[in-house]
Amino acid sequence: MRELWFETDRCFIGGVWQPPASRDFLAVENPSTGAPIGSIARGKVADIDAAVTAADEARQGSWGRMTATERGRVLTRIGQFVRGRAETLARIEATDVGKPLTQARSDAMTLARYLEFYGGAADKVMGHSLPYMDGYTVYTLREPHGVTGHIIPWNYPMQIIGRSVGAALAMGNACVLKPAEEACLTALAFAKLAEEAGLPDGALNVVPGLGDEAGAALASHPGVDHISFTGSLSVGRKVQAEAARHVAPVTLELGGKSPQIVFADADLDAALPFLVNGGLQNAGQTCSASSRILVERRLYDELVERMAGAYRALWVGPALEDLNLGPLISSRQKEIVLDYLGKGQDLETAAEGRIIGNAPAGGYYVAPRLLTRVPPGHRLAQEEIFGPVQVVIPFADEEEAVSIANGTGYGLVAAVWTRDGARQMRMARKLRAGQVYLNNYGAGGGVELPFGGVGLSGHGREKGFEALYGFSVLKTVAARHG
Ligand code: TXE
Repeated sequence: MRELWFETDRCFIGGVWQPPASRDFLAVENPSTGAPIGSIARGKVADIDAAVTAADEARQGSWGRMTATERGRVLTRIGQFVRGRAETLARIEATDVGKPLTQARSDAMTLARYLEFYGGAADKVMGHSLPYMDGYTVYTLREPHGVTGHIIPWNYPMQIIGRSVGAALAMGNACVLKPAEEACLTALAFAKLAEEAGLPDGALNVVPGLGDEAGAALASHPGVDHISFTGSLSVGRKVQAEAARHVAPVTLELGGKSPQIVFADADLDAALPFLVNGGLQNAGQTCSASSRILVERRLYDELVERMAGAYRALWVGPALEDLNLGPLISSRQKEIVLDYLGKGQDLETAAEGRIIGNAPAGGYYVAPRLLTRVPPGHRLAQEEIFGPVQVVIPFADEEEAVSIANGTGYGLVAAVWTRDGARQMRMARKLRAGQVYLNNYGAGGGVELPFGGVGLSGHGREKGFEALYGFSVLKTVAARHG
């Protein structure tokens, strides 16, 4: 790929680009074609060990000695470098992940925004002084955890690096990042830009590799003081169990089965693009994808007809052709999605999108599918599919809408479409979700908005100022006078 201005088959440890200790490598594939486009390091225990040591040294060295203002300045500078290379980063991400170029461009700008936001916030995190009994002065300090581990998935590498590594660095932690084996390239590009922007050696270390090798080694490493994990529920459980062995705190951002709930009084014209894009962005490979559309019975026929019309106008093709949807990330992910569609053969298909005629045969394309009259307990209405599939479920009234919406183990996002202000407030309280959107979906993805789940969707919050609390420890200081 001509956009790459660095070697991809390296780990970045202590400021040095080095091959993995084992000299083992993994192939990188372009999901739009299925063709190999290079190789990355297959990091293992020894590389993770070296990265944790380098991070620990940085924390005790020049990185740890920087003031919060200086740290903020470095982050802001990395953000400027990201802006300067945004188009290159977008093309790398589009090729590596298979996401349409417009989405990849937006991801690159979001990464820059996170760095600017956390760069500005770094010296604005404060402790408190507390009223206490005579003869004492008591105050709190916010301190970094130390070494933070970041295990991230392939669906939004740049955005997730921004929100997790950006916030952790702002608080003065030194990071070890383990990107997903399917999509590592922008994590390496980010490290290159951080190096060029003057981030001290060891403050950020990147070890690509497999989940059960590099990932497991990071999650179980006793030198890691906090783990941030974004990925599947099954691996999230393992990561939490591993971290528990040395009692390290964990932030888990797992999947979802997020509903958009449409009442009969909704502004359907306004809702329609959000209903479709909320479910199909990034070919449905989004933790907060609105994979369930709940609609009040009176509006059911009209909503299905309008959504079906929108589906029929969708085109799927190679990422760089920048159509509505790109391919899925891998043949494995395509198999998972086709398997689910096989289990949904008893359901009614209202409409499908189309794969362009000249899409490369080796690409992992799946046409988006809208399934209707889906019973709320059906597997396709309960489990995360992580592909371009939405199910439409009718409901009778507000009570039933809440019961269906809250009727999965997940609790990431929910949206409500209604003109009734009192109902908006009631629903916002009753829905079991980390974020509720009223008459919108995703609120433009602003970096300022705290984000995270409840239940099987995980715990802890990333994004916004809230993340800075998660990536720090509160220390109470009580001084007795005299
Ligand atoms: O995720 P994994 P996969 C969901 C989605 C998808 C399913 C499988 O439903 O279909 O997960 O995707 C690392 N110890 N989401 O297999 O395996 C791995 O290397 C430590 C939801 O890609 O969870 C990668 O870096 N780490 C989601 C990261 O975990 C391990 C995004 C995520 O991979 C590990 C992606 C181990 N034992 C998938 N095993 C979201 N919430 O957005 C793997 N990893």
